[in-house]
Amino acid sequence: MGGIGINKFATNPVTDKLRSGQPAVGCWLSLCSPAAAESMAHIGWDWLLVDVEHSPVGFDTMVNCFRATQLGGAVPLARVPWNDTIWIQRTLDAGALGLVVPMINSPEEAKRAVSNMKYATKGLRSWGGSRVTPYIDGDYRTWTEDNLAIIVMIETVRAVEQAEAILSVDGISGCFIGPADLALSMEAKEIGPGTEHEAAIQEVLRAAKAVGTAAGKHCGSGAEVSMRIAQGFQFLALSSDAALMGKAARAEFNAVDFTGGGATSDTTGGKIYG
Ligand code: 3PY
Ligand code: MG
Repeated sequence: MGGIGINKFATNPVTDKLRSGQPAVGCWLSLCSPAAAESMAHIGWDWLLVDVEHSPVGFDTMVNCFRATQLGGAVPLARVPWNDTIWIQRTLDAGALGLVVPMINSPEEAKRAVSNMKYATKGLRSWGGSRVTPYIDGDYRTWTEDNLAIIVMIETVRAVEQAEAILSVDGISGCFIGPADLALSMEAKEIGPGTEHEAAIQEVLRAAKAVGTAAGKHCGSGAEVSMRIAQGFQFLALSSDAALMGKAARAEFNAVDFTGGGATSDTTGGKIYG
């Protein structure tokens, strides 16, 4: 018997896209709000990611963000705070279908990330099932072997230097460049075209292509996502729910003319809620 929300994953649509060379575009959830996740999920993102590294989200709220994401038709992912066995196990058990693991600086650390996400005999993850088990078409344990998205973050000079070795590690679905931490690590005064920062980004793309894995990056705009897709990047995050809300709110607030001498007609026809 089917029903609303009974939507089984035969495979992971994100991992499928990365393997077949297609872009998988998503957004960061930093607002710690299942209501925001629900509103975002219907837009058409491939995935939405709860940022457990840099937001104050609690575990119960994270699970509700996963639920809202799934109900809206996107794949629920999370970024864990660190490459830590316990964080990774709990977040996967809570229902993430893939994880972004920050600050991976060597092939050894990448192997550890893969191991943290795999059951014995391939890894360290302990068996206790997962909240997402009923939504998996087949056996969750075997499903995880090929389907969990395992994305390692390249966000230091050391990681860029070792990108090819890191991305050759068996089991990795792709990498994700953190441009902010990369800039800190490089002590970059400038980012953008023609800078050393951009050269490092292109080096990671080159390394990923050389070993046949997907490259990704956190982007600031739809225009940047489009540019990175054209360059060959695949796992792309467009900003965050918090930043997008702030941007839209700021634009409308700045459009208000407080002098009383502003617009005399309204293009929305008075529609408030879109
Ligand atoms: C960074 O830019 O360092 C990030 O972690 C973005 O997600
Ligand atoms: Mg970072």
